[in-house]
Amino acid sequence: MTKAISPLLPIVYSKEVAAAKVRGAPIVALESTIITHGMPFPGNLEMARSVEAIIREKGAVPATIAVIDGILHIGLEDTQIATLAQMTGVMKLSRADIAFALAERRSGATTVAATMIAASRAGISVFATGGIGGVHRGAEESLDISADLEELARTPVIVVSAGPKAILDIPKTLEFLETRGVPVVTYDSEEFPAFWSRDSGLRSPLSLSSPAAIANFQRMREQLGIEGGMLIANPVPEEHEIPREEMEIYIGRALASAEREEVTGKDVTPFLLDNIFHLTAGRSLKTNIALVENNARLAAEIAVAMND
Ligand code: PSU
Ligand code: MN
Repeated sequence: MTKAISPLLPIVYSKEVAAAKVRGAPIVALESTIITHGMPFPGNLEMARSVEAIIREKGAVPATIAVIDGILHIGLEDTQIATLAQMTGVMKLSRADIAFALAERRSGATTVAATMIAASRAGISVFATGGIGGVHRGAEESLDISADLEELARTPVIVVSAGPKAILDIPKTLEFLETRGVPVVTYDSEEFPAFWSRDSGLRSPLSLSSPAAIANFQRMREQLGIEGGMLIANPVPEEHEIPREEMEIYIGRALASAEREEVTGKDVTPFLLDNIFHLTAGRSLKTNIALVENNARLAAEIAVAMND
């Protein structure tokens, strides 16, 4: 017998997602890096569970995506989420290394970029996260630009976020997205949000105020043969926001620590988020959880509207 040299994609759907696919029910993809690298335990687990519950309440099915022992999981069982939330040393996977983890039978959490690739492969067109990666401050020197941006330009998934994380250079992030033809649509506001804060001081390139209008816009892009996804920026609810001026103080301190400790590459974002968590005595985490929940709600509404 000859050995297969071209293995099939090792992909597994959760029972719930497999059933939703058969029924043609709306599905919302969720990333796992936010669980393993974005938040400390047990807040991360609490967030992962509540986000799934919100999506179900809204009449859609959640599909948390991760690579476990070399298998691409589209939808996780609760015990798998709980295990992931307490694992250390898991890989943080993006476009460059998601296939590496599969080929080498490793475990890894998917970033926005890798989750988009997996979602698209699984026929899922809406995805909820916290904040996307973007152009880092000082990118002129470091060239640190998240692969999330390029993925938005390529892969047809609607990504619902609370804007780019405010640790980034937001004007440059918007410039990059414009150059690559990625629509940036703020939900129900003209001001572009900055993750923990409702306002970045910049106007949003586009704005829409209903899930149906967002679904319609993406359909029109497809009709024109325009590839790629779009970024929906959903401002954090007012009662949970941390004002921009206050956040800037913490961000400045976190960036200074990152420089002092010479943090680079994939470690930058998790390092900054963890630093800010400590500087705000956990308040940034509460805001982060609230904004992901808010994004899950909107993403489910968009997924339902895409099915109409
Ligand atoms: N949003 C959050 N917390 C996170 C992230 C997003 O609220 O931890 C993760 C996402 O997985 C995103 C990644 O894709 O950070 C960006 O990492 P980088 O800047 O290294 O591309
Ligand atoms: Mn980076």
